[in-house]
Amino acid sequence: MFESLDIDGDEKISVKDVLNALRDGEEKRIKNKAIEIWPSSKDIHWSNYSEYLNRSGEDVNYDFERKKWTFVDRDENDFLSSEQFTQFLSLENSQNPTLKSFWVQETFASLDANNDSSVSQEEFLIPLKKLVHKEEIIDAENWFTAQLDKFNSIDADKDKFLSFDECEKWLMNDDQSSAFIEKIIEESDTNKDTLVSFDEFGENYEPFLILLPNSFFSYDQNDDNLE
Ligand SMILES: [Ca+2]
Ligand SMILES: [Ca+2]
Ligand SMILES: [Ca+2]
Ligand SMILES: [Ca+2]
Repeated sequence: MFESLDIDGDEKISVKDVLNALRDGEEKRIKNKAIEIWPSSKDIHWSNYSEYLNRSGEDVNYDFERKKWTFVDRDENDFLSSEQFTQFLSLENSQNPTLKSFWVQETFASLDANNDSSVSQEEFLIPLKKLVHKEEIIDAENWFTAQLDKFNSIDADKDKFLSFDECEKWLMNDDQSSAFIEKIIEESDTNKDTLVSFDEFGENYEPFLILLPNSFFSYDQNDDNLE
């Protein structure tokens, strides 16, 4: 795990390392997923994708998937080119403001299970619980505590609910992720050089567990040794 975060290999984890590790992990994940779903170089039709969803038994929100598909499918023939399909699978990382703000709105709607225009802690944890189930998180209890800390940090007015504005700030703000990673590093950085050495990491890796597992624990699980 230390090595998968120390992207530049200087045996210290920096903010930049973590940002790069997350980006690389995410790109790799999306690429593999696109190939897994649709190995062909031909355009993919909505029916191919929904067949995949049925087959994989993935617990997804079909309405959300369908809306995203229609949104990305500019020429409305229900086919996506491989470029569009990758875009579809990684809408949350899109640099395109229209796609991104669409994603923010739909994500908020899908988190807000009871449609009361705010996200409770319980609602916030629903998709994360599914994720834990799927990804076999090493230390689920600490991971959940960390996710609740994250909820509290998003909840700017501290009313225990996330409004749309609070979620939008969280989902749109890229700077926040550097600030967020700085905080994680700070917690393990005993000698305060803004870097986390192998020893520091060994003593306190827990703050790093907050990073979402699907980008973090990327495909090669075997060398993810916590010690
Ligand atoms: Ca490094
Ligand atoms: Ca709600
Ligand atoms: Ca709030
Ligand atoms: Ca240090």
